[in-house]
Amino acid sequence: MNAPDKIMTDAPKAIYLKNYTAPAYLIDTVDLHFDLFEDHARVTSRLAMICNHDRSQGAKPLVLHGEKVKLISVKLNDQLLPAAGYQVTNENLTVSDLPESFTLEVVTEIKPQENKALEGLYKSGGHFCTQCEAEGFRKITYFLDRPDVMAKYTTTIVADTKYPQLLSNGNLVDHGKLEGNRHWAKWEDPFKKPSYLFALVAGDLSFLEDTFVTCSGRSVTLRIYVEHHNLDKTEHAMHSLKAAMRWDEETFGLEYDLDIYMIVAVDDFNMGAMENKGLNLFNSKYVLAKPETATDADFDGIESVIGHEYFHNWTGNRVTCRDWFQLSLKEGLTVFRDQEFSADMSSRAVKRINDVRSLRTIQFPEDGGPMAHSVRPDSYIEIGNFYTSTIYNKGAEVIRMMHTLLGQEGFRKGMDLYFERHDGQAVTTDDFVKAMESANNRDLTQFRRWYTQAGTPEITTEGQYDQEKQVYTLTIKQTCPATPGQPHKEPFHLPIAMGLLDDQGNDVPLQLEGETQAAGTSRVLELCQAEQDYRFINVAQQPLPSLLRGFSAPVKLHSKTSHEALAFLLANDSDAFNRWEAGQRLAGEIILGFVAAYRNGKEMTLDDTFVQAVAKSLESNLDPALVAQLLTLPSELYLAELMTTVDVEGIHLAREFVRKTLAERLKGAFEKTYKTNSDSGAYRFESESVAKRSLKNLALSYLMTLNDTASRRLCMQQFETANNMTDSIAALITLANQDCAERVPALAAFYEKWRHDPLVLDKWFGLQAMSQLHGTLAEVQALTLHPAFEIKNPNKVYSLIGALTRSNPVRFHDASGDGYLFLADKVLQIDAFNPSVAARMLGALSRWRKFDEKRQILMKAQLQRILAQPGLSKDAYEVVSKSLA
Ligand code: B3K
Ligand code: ZN
Repeated sequence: MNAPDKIMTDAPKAIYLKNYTAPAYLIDTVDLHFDLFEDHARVTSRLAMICNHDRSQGAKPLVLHGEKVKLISVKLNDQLLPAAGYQVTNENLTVSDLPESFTLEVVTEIKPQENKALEGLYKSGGHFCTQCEAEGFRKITYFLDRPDVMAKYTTTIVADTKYPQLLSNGNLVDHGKLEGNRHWAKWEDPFKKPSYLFALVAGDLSFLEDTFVTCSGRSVTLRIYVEHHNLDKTEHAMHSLKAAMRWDEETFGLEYDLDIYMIVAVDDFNMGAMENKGLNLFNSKYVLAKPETATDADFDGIESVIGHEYFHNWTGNRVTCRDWFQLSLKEGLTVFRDQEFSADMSSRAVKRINDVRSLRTIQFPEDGGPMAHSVRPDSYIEIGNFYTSTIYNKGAEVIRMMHTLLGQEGFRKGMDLYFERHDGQAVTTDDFVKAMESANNRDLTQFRRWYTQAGTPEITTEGQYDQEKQVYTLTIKQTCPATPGQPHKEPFHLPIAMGLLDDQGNDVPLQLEGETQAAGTSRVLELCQAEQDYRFINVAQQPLPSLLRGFSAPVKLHSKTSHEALAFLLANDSDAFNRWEAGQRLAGEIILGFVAAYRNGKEMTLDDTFVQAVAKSLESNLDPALVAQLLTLPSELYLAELMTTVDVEGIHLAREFVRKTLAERLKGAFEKTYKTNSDSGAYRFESESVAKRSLKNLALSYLMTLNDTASRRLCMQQFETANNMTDSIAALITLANQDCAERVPALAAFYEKWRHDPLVLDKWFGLQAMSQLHGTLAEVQALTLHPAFEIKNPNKVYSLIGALTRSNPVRFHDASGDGYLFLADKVLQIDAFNPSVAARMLGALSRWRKFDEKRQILMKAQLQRILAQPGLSKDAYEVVSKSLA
C-alpha cells in the first residue's frame, strides 16, 4: 500500500455537533487514589454512577474513554470483573449489562515520566503535574471524559516525601505519613465539575501566601507555588490575583467560592495557563516577574492571564460547556472579561488598540484561510486544534457586541440571569444568548449568526451631504466572503459606533430623521440589512464621519477617505481608537502605494502630509502610551493581510523605507522624545512609567534605523545601564536588527548574564529569530543546536521557531523555500512526541494560497510531505489536510 492510500484508509474521522446526544450514564462522585512512583503511577478510580437513559429497551453499554493507559483491573460493585466482562480498545473501555446505579472501580497504570505530549499526568522540572483540558483526563484513567458529565471529586495522592507538596482541587481534608519515606494528602472539591478541570501537583515547591477577604467577609488563602529560586518573582502575580478578585466582585458581583486558591507555575506547558478548580496550573511565563527579568509587556500579560484564569471560576467552572463545540461559551466570555479587567487597570484605549491589532493579525487571517470556522464550530477532528483566535478573540468580540447593543447595565442583567439559570450546569452558547435576550427583552435571533457563520464581514460606507436640506446620508453595506463549507452568508446584526466631525474637529449632535432631538454626539447604529441608509438631520456643514469607533464590530471597513481627511481624524477624533485607526490607515495606504512603486521600479517619496501628521502626534500632549501606538506603523503581517497576493519583500522594504525616512526627517524630534521620556529613577510598573518607557523605546527604534554612531552609542548606553528588562531588551532588539559591530558582543553579553534564567533566554532566542537581517534563518537553524534550546519545551519552540515562522514574514518566506523546509522538519520532529504543539506550529504554512505561485508550490510541497508522514498525529493531519483541501 502506498502512502496516500494508507492515509485515505486511516484518515481520522470528524465529530459533528449535530450528532450530540446526552451521556448514557452520569457520575455522581469520583474517588481517586494516586500512587506516584519514579517510573510509573498507579491510579484507582471509584465512580458512583447512575443510568441516564430509558432502559425499557435494555440497558446501553457504558463506554468509558481511555488513551495510553494500562488497565489493571475493573470491579463492579466491589466484585472483580473477569476479562470477558468488559472490552478494551485503544480508546475505550466498555462494560455492558449494568444496573440502574452502581460503583465501578478501575485501576490503571500510566507513565508520567515518559509523557512529552504534556497532556494528562506528566513531569515538568521534576514535579508531577496535570493538564486535562480538553481530553487529557482519559490519559490518566478510564472515564466519561466529556464536559457534560459533572461530578464531585475526592483525591488522595501518595508519593515520596521528596515531593513535599501534594495538591489537588478543593480543600485539603487530611494528610499523613507512611512507611518508606512516603506521605499522603486527601483533597475534597465540594463543587461538581467536569473532568477537564481536574488537577494534581506533587513537587518540591515554595509558595507565596496571602489572604483575600471576599465581599461577604470570607477569608480566602491565596498561594502561588514556584520552584524555590523563583520565590522573589511572585509578587506581581499575587497582586494581579487580588486585583482580579476584587474587580469581579465590583463589576459582576461574583465572589470566590472555596477557602483556598492555588496557582502552580511549571516550565513545560503547552498553553498559557489552565483554570482547574481551585488549583490553576500556569506556564511559568505568566507567573514569574521582577523588573530585572520581565518586561512591561510581561507584567501586563501576567495580569491578564491571572485575571483570565480567575474569571473562569464563574465563566467556565461554575457554568461550563455542554460539549466542546460550545468552547467559546467560556473562552470568548472570559477573554471579554479579562480584556475589560485589563482596560480598567490601565489605559482603555491602548488595551483596545492592542487587542484589535492581534485580532487583525491572527484572527482575520484565520477567518480568511482554510482553517476558518465559526465561533461555534459544526465539526472538528481534534478539539485541541480549536483553541483558536476565532474561539477566543472573535468570541470575545461577539460578547463585546452584545455588551455594546445592550449597554453596561443590560449586559450585567443578562449575566446575572445566566448565573441564576445555569449555575452548576453544562450549557450552550445559545443558553447565554437566551439569558441576554430574556433579561433585556430583546430579540437576538439575527445576532446569533455571529456564532454560526465564519468569515470576516466587509463593510462599505458612503456619505452624501445635502447642504440645502442640512441632511447627511450615510449608506452602509455589508457582505461576507465565502469560507470552507459556507458559500453563502446571511447579513449580520452589527453595532456601528460612530460620530460626525465638523471642520473644527468637534463632534456634532446626532439626530436621525424621525427623532425629535439629537441623541448625543457618538452613537451606535444597528446594521441588520445588507444595505441601510441613515439620514442625519440638522447637520450644518459637510461633516467628516468617524466610523466603527472603538472597533465596535470585528469587520473590515472600507470607506473613501482622503489622506488629508485621515490626517485630520488622526489629529482630532474624540475617539482615541479611531485616531489610531486613521493613522494606521494613512500609513498603510502609503506603504502599500510604495510596494506597488517598488515593483514598478518607481522611486518612493514620502509625502509631507504624513511626516507632518507624525510630527504632530510626537509633539502632542496625549498619553505617551497612546502616542507610541500612533507612531507604530502597521505590522508586515497586517499589511500582508491587506494585499490579495502578499508581496513579502515589497512590504518589508517599503515599511522599512518609511521608518527610516521618518527617522531622518524627524531625527531631532525623536531625540527629544527619547530624552523627555527617559526616567533615571527606580523601575515602577505603573501606567505612567510604562507609558513613558514605551514611547522612549519607540523613539530609540526609529533612531536605530539610521544605524549611525550617535544612535548606536545611545542604544549601547541604554543596554549597558538599564535597571530593568524592558529597557534592556528594547535596546538589544534594535541591535539585533542592525548589521553593526555592537551586535554580536551585545547578544553574547546578554546570554552570559542570563544563561541561568530560562524565561529570559526565551526572549534572547526570540529576538534573534525576529531579526530582519538576511542571515536570520541560518542563525535560527544554528540556535536549534544551542545547548539552551530544548525542543521538548513548548516555550522554547514558540520563542525560536514560532517567532521566525509567525512573526518574521520576510525571513520565513525566503524565496528559496528554506524556511518552509525548516518548519516542516521541526513539525515532523515535534509531532512524534507533542502533537498539539506541532499542529499549532503548522498554522504558518496554512495560508499558502495568499502567496505568489513560486512560494505556493514550495509551501504546498512541505504540507504534502507532512501529510505523507506515516503515523502523523490527528492534530497535524487535521491542519494539513484542511490546508490542502
Ligand atoms: N482553558 C485553557 C485551555 C487549555 C487548552 C488545552 N488544549 C486555558 C484558558 O483558556 O484559560
Ligand atoms: Zn480561557
